[in-house]
Amino acid sequence: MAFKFGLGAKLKALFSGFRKTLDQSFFDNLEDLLIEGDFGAKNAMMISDEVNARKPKTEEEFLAIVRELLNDKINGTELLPDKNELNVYLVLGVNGVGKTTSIGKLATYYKDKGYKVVMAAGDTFRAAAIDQLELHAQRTGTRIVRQENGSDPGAVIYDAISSAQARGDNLILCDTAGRMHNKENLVRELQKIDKVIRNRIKPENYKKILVIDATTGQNSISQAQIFNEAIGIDALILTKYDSAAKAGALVQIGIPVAFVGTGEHYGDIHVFDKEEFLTTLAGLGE
Ligand SMILES: Nc1nc2c(ncn2[C@@H]2O[C@H](COP(=O)(O)OP(=O)(O)O)[C@@H](O)[C@H]2O)c(=O)[nH]1
Ligand SMILES: [Mg+2]
Repeated sequence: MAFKFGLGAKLKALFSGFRKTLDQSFFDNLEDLLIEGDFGAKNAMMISDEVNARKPKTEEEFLAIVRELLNDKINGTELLPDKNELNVYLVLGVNGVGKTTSIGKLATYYKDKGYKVVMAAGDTFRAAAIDQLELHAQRTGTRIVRQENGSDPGAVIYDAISSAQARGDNLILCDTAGRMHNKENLVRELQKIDKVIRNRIKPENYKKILVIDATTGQNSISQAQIFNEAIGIDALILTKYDSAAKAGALVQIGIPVAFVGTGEHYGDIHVFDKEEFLTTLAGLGE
């Protein structure tokens, strides 16, 4: 997999331009570079101060310091459903980030691991959204629970839970609508869905997964805040990692990453590998 963060190369170029003396202009440039990369002003200053205090003498030392500081800010998590229970994964995120596509990928991923997977068509806002999930269900050979366009997403998920319990399925992947133009409605709808699931599924078997488009940058931070404040988020899926130029926002979001999506095929999903991510991000070992 080839990723294109470009931060490592920029850090190297900056350092080699200032090799003799790391003066104020070096630190100003470093902070600008990190802010442009969506790491946030606070992190940019923290990294700049730390580099200043440790006075790296070589490019390698400099990159190692940046890597170490970023290492503390990024976390991975493994989403391993309990095979002896019914698990519900609620897939959330704004329109177009890759929720429905990710459900197709997750269905493939977990079916390969031996789970009995069901999809729940909780994005009932557009008929096309239900049909899109249906297509992924057909292509991946996954059972789907759906209702009419416009029906209550909580009712669809309730149905999915009842039928999964009756059939002994292990994992429900719930699609949701991500309309952001009315934040209050979105939050209210999410809280209703959340209640339906919480009343029926053990907390440890219920995961709220936010899908973030890795090309988005700064906007993804406010998305994460809204969803996290509404119902609490357990893990992220970072999609479009194959075309991502900006991943610094991840450092600011602060929610552990479970998977990265690297394309439009069902196999294009990978468990998040923090070391690999940092290697690419900080430009070490390229
Ligand atoms: N390159 C790339 N495209 C993706 C990835 N995940 C989703 N997409 C594309 O992003 C677009 C929106 O995806 P969709 O699943 O419909 O988003 P949703 O509105 O959140 O359900 C589609 O064209 C997908 O093929 C990914 O990991 N890489
Ligand atoms: Mg969708």
